[in-house]
Amino acid sequence: MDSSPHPVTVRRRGRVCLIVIDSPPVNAASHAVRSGVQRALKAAEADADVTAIIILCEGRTFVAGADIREFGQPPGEPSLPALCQEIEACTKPVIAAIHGTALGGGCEIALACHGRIADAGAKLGLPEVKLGLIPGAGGTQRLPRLIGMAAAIEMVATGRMMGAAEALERGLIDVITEGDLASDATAFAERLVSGKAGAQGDAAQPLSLPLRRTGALPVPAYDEPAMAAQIEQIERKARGQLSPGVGARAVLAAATLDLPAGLAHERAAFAGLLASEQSAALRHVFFAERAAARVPALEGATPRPVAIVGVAGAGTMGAGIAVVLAEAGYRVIVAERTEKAAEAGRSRIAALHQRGVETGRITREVAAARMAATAVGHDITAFAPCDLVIEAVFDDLAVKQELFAALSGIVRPDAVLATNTSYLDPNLIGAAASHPERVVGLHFFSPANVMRLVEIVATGRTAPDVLATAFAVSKRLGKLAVLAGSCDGFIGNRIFSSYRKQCEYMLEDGALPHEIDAAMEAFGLPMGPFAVFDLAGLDIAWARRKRLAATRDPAERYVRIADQLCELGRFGQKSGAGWYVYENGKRRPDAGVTSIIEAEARRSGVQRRSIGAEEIRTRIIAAMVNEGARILGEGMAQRASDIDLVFINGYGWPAWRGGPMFQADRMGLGTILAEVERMQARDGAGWEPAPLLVEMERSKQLFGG
Ligand code: 3H9
Repeated sequence: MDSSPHPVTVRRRGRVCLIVIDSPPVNAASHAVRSGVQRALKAAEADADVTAIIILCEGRTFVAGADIREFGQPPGEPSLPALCQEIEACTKPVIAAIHGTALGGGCEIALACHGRIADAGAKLGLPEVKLGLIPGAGGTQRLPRLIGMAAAIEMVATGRMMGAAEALERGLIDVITEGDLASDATAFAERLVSGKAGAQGDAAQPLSLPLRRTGALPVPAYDEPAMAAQIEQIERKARGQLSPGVGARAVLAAATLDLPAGLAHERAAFAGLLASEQSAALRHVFFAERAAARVPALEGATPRPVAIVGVAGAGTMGAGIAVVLAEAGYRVIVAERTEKAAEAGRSRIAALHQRGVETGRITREVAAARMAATAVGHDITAFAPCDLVIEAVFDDLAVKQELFAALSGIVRPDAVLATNTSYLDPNLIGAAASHPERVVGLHFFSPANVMRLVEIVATGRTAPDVLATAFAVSKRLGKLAVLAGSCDGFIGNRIFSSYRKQCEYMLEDGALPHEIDAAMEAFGLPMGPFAVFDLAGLDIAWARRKRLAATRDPAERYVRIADQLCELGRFGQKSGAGWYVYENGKRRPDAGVTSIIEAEARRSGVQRRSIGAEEIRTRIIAAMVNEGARILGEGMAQRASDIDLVFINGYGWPAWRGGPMFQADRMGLGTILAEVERMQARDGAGWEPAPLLVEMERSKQLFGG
């Protein structure tokens, strides 16, 4: 007999049998859990003394889904769909007692039960779509029978979690409890057996026995054209991702097929997606996000307590940071240089909170409270009580050094000083501060209140507890933090710079901006690179190129087209023209830009040729991966998957493509290396294959380490 503790045990409360799952961390429905529940269920059903059964979990949550780590392994019996069928078919009432998050397969177990009780903080959801999947254990068939077609389609297609109160209102659960879940579930089960437990928590309404089996309920009537429109919109919004549309259509099938046929339809769609590239990519992203939080340098380090945060600078970036800090419940002190700038900053911050009210995300009262927690002034001595100050001033070394030197005389010596620089060396900025070990980079992406990514940059001297503080604050802000080393552009902008260069080379070589954009949009990017350059403005990159001109390797291929556009005053969308022209908010390609490109190609002696979408994508990915491999080789990123997260969360890369490093792995490192070798031959200095890329290609290993 297996002597290891079994994740499923059985308890008795009177004549009610409690099947208790205890499988940390999230009680995933692993093979051991499934077989344990099946065994306990069969025993309870056969036991004449048992009148009702409860499925309950220990630890932080009800079953949070199928065990993702088992995907791809041979399925062990019982499968989750089979177990759900057995639960539904049980001749005694089975109640799900839910706390934490009943997700995916966990929610499906609850749906298969004959009644559902949840504590007030519980949430239910079918997030399979986020893993490139759909529910595979009856969720698409049972959910609409309980909450109706439109709500079920929305839940399956978005993966949104539903709180207990809404779940009760919609009929997804029967009872909410504020008390002890096991006791109240037992009382609910006893009432059910005695025929006195009603739906919607109304104990006076008898629930008719035989048991209310979700799968046997009719699908409530629905508006067919409205459903078709809802699904069409879901597919449009998914921009190439398959699972939202497949999930929505599987739900719709519940209306036309009987339960067995509906389940078979769901199962086939689930199996198809499980084998898809998209699901592999999204599962890679799921585990990448969890891996990013594992930072060996943090082991044993305790974050410093942070309650009051200062923000120096209230431009677009500073205002966005102030907003997200107030949202997370920090007291915020913002300082600008002048009263006028402070006033403008205050308006900017207020407008961002107000947008939350207008979009229905927060109430007027919440916005007012957040504004009240944010003091905006023009005196940096106001930072004195801060536990952390984040600077978001002009990206100029002297300006930032002056600020850090001044801050050293204002804040406590243990207050953390963070720089939001995009390119400057935090070591140099930190050197201006007293106690440079408290300096760290916190690189937010614009707009800071929207973009999920924060690059946390360790200077050579950052203390472990300061680094831990940066991670803890980012987590509280709901951001995805990725550790980066201190190098020009850190992870994201450094790779983006190679990406940008290769895009500009392709113009001279024969492609046009809208062709490159179309290729990347077809790949899944919401906007192609040239449209993004225009949106961000061409002037900042121009200023940077001018600044770096003196130190640029003369052997590096340099394309002057962007400089010429700037010389013509074409700074992008804000000036009405850039890579495109803009009229009435619409962009269109410009023959003038084509002429400049052709003239530059002639001047450089490049014979232009047509470049297809596939070559465009391969060149872009190869350029990114080569720089990514350099970054990894230099220890500036912890792992390849961190680079993927940076592009997905900071640059709009579609998660269902898994990020550039994941794509490289799928395309084959040999293909990438061959492309980089072509770049080296064609584009010269700076395009040598990264030593790590060569090494990885030899060992065919990118994510193995
Ligand atoms: C499914 O159910 C398919 C079915 O319809 C059909 C089947 C036939 N499996 O996120 P955390 C691990 S698809 C295995 O940091 P939190 C996670 O890797 C599934 N492991 O905690 C991490 O491990 P480590 C549908 C899982 O408190 C640890 O648990 N369900 C699973 O911030 C802690 O995770 C989902 O998609 C899993 N299902 O958030 C739910 N889930 O410590 C996915 C988590 O080694 N999970 N782990 O890094 C979540 O959304 C969050 O984990 C949750 C907790 C909200 C539950």
